[in-house]
Parts: sequence; structure tokens; C-alpha cells
Amino acid sequence: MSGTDDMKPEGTALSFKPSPTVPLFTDLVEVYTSSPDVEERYKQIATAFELAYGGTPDVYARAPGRVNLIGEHIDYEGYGVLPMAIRQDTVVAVRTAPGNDKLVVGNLDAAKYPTLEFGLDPTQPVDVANHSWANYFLSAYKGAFELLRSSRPDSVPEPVGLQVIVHGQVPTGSGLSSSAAIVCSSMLAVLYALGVPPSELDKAAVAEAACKAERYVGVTSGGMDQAISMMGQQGVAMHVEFNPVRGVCVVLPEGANFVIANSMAVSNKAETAPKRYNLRVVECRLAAVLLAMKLGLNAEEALEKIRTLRDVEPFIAEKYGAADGATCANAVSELLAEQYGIAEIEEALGGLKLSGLFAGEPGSLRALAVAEADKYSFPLRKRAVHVYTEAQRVLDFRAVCEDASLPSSERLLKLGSLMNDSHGSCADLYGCSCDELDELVAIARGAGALGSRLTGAGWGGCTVSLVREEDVEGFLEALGDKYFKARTDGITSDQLSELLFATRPSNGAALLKLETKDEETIVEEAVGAGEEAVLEEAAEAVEEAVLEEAAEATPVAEVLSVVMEDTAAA
Ligand code: NG1
Repeated sequence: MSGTDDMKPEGTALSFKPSPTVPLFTDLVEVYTSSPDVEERYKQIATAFELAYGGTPDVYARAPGRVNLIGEHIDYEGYGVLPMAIRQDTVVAVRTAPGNDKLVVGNLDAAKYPTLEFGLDPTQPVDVANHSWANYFLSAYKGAFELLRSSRPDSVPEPVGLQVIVHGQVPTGSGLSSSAAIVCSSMLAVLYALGVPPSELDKAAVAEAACKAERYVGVTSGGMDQAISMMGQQGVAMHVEFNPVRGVCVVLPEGANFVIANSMAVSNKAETAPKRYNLRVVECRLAAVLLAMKLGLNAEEALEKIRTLRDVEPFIAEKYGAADGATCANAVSELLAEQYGIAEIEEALGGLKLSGLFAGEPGSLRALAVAEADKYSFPLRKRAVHVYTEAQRVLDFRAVCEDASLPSSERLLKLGSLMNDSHGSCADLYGCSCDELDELVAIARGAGALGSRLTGAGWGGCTVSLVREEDVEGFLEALGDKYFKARTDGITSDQLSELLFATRPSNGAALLKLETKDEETIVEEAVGAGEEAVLEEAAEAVEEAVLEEAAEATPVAEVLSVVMEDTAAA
């Protein structure tokens, strides 16, 4: 198994790379092509900003959530994944407040997410024990400085006071990556506020920094979410690979529609990490080291060279002549036992304490401590088989999308079947499903999905189903009746559409500089500069105002004529 090396050369008709730096837009339609409520939403953010800080933000940064189509729990093992960005995003409005030595982090939904303040020191710790929503902002703030310290060590800007209003739309704890959306948008807002121009904001570099930053919140996260949130592109899914982070756009077959359904079982990743997410990360590392030792490395070599299951591939290839998913899975089944206790693993490692192996990784150490207290046995064989076979399914999924020799209908069937296999593996081998997700997947398949699976970390959250275009309406209805209405008394159609919706690949992160000039400023600028470009801008701004506020059309038109006359006179 490998990555893009084995795939079609990049730049073929079907696959392409996204642009490398973060775009700066001046108009909402450039980001949200079809979101009717978007203007109202930004107005609300601007109003909250004005009320809180008495002014307008310097910039808005936005980053979307994502749905992972295939490739679960393999990013932290170094394997590529295949997600797409969704429409729902987090917006961070920011302005610098020099002289005010604080980060003031407010939220449009202040009742649920109260305003918090932090000092400016970028090395301050994040209080993981007292988990708060604004910890995500603080993590991004720290990460922004780390990125600058490593990318331009000679010109790291001084910290400056920041005033911030956040608004997130990605449902939390649902596997759609609300956390990456807030970390990526916050990091972009901070970097812009510190004076880094968008042309220097490399999407992949920010994604990598955001991934590291999110670990301050306490999860040993993989990197997929931040990568797709930064690099996503409208209309296409993306094959995201790691070390270094890179993405190739993948065109989905005609007629592919994805429906997201929220099981309503909330899985809070940060809080459950020691028994779930971080424990899996530990298990994979242990499986990789033990497997490498079975393949001939001594304990010292294995501990030094092997961090992920992907690192073991060359040793599998050497012994078995190949390292595709099936070969790797067979090697695992032959070489690893079903279960291992902590003492047994420590003995195999020549007496090394596991706490020593994971020293410096607080998330892993917490997971180990809980495992020890629970006398947990690590089912390493199952975990490793999942990772290797899932990694292969990602490559197969992309290959099917790119196989122009097959009709779309056949490609859709193949994709659906890969998604079904993925869910089975997540549930049976990786143990990251739950009753609600399994039920939802079963209902989805019964309602005509070509494939259905959990998406994201699991243990709750959402499923994603592949549904033929012509079946979407009936599918939504069936899931609404059989899952949602059966569980929620009197759910309204608005509420339902938050939990169950068809989605399309959307744009990744962006900065927005939305100039809302008043009429007087427009006149002053145009007359003062006496320049054609300014005059044109003034005319455009006024034209917009005319369109937006038809009721005030007369005074605005008068202003325009004054601008014309004054400039002509100048
Ligand atoms: P969610 O829980 O959906 O944000 C998490 C990880 C990913 C990946 C998936 C499982 C974070 C921020 N994200 O996604 O990197 O490992 O689980 O595939 O931890």
C-alpha cells in the first residue's frame, strides 16, 4: 500500500491540487455560493462585535467542518483519508486592540458560550482539566505563534491584544469536526491580526500547525480535519495524505449524493479521549512496535524506528513480497495475538515501562493510566487489521472515482460497498461504533443507501450515506420517519433539517474583508483621492447599497451624483 505514488499522475483530467494559499475575499458570495441566510448571519456577528467592542472587525476568518467519506482512524497512523468540506463552518471576527493586553474571546451564542479572557503570553498552558469552549481559540493562538516561530524565526511579531467574536454552525460532538473548524478559523484570524498577509498563509502549513495546536485541547488528533478544513474545494472530495500534509482533489462520479444523519448520541472527544480516541492511538503504536519485532527488529530498533503501522510496511513487504492492505492484514493475523495485557507488552519490550514509552505525550499517558486501572487488555490484532484494510479502502475508493472506464452507476455501487465494509470494520474491529450508529446505518441501507457508515471518530455523532440522486428525497423521508420521528416527540422540520441533510463538497477556509463603508466615507475617499479607481469603487459600493436597501435608493443616488460632481471638479 502506499499513497499517490501508485495513483494516476496528479494533474490528470480527474485529479488536481488545490491552490496553495488562503484566499482573501471581499464578498460573501465568493465563499458561500448558495447560502441564503449567510448575509443575515454575518450581520449578526458584526452587531455582536459592535456591541461588545464598539467597532467593526478587521477581518472575518472562516473554516468549515467536514464529512469523511472513507478512511477512519488511520490519519494518525500516517495513512491517507478521503473527506470533503461541508457548508457548515465557524466564523471568527477579530480586530487588534493595541494597548489592551488581553485576548477577549466572545461568542454570538453568549448564553451557551460565555466570553472568556486570556493573557497575551503565547506559551501559557491550556487548562485541559477545566475544559472550556474558548480553549480551542487559545490553542490556535499558541499554534499561530509556533508556526511563525518555525517559519520565520527572525520576524515573529509581538503579541497584541485581540477582540474576538466566534460563531460556529458545525454541530459539536457529531463527527463533523467542529473542533477543527474553530481551531483553523481562529488560527487564520490570529495570523492575519498579527500582520501575516494571506499570500503567505500556506494552507498546508496552517493545517499542520492547527493539527498540532488542537492537541493542546487534549486529543492526540490525526490531521485529516484541519487539512480538509483548510484545503477543501467546492464540488470535489479530497485525498488527503500526510507527512507532509497534501491533498489531491477527487471528482466524485456523477449522481453521487451524500446524506449526513446525526445519531444524536453525543461523543465528546476531548472528555472521553482516555477511554476512546487516545486509547486507540496508543493501541496502534503498541501494535506497530510488536509487529515490527515479530518481523525481525529488536526492541531497541523497533522503539526507535517505528511510530505508526505505516512504518512497518517495508518490513512486511520484505517478508511477504507485498504490502497491500490484504497482505498487511494477513501478516497481522499471523504475527499478533488477539489481546495483550500491559505486563505482557512491557516484558516483550525488554522490561521498558509503557509510561516511559509514552513519556511526553500527556494524552497517551492518561489513556494508559485508565487502561491500567481498568485492567484493560489491548485487542491489538483487530486494531491493526482495521487500519491496514481501511487504508486500502481509501486507495480503492479513489481509484473507483478515477476509473473512467466504468459507468457512473457501477462506480457508485462499488463506492457504496467500500463504505459498508468500512463501517463493518469500524464497528467490529476498531470498536468505535455504538448502537445508535449501527441502527442508523441499518435503516439507511434499508432505505436505499448504496453505502452507509459512521463518519469521524465515532462512538456517536453522524453517519454518511451514499444515495443516488433520484432516491435522495425518499431516503430523507424514510430516515426522518424511522429514526428521528421515532425518537423525538414532535420534531419540527427545521430541527430535522439540522440533523438530517444532503450535503455537497464545499469550499475550505478563507479570510473575508467585508468593507461596510458609510456614505460619507465613500464620498470623502473618492473626492480626496480624485482617482478613477476610487471613484469606481465608490460607484460599486453605492450600487450595492442601492440594491440592498431599495428603500433608501434616493439619498444614495444623490450621494453618487455628489461624488461624480466633486471628482469632476477636482
Ligand atoms: P472527529 O472526531 O470527527 O473530529 C477525529 C480526528 C481525526 C480522525 C477521526 C477518525 C481530531 C480533531 N480529529 O475526527 O483526525 O482521526 O477522528 O478518523 O481529533
